[in-house]
Amino acid sequence: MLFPMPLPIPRLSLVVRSTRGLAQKNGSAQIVLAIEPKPVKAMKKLEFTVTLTGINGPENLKLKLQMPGMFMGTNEVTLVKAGGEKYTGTGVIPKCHSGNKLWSATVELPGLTPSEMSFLFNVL
Ligand SMILES: [Cu+2]
Repeated sequence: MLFPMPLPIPRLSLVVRSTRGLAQKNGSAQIVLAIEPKPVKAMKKLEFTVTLTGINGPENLKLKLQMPGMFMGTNEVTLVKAGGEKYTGTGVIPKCHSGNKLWSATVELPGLTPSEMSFLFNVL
């Protein structure tokens, strides 16, 4: 009998909602994710902005868009340093036919522990 492989549950720490976006701490680094425009809609061009403070960040960051517990294809956005502590990139989230709205955006943080941080958000 075959059992489906469970998908990894995104690693989540305390997520704080602020006017700037969703914020998390990773050691001395603070990571804030903002997605525009709001509300976040499927099949629309979205701008992702990560603000990384407290560390000297790399030139690019990788952002993985996934649904918790459901494989929706590989969807990665490269966020390019836009000056200062901000990284920006655009992407599209596909429509989920299950009716589920919850998505995660996982920012890869090479060299940090943990080496990635996930943010959960709803998509209309
Ligand atoms: Cu889905």
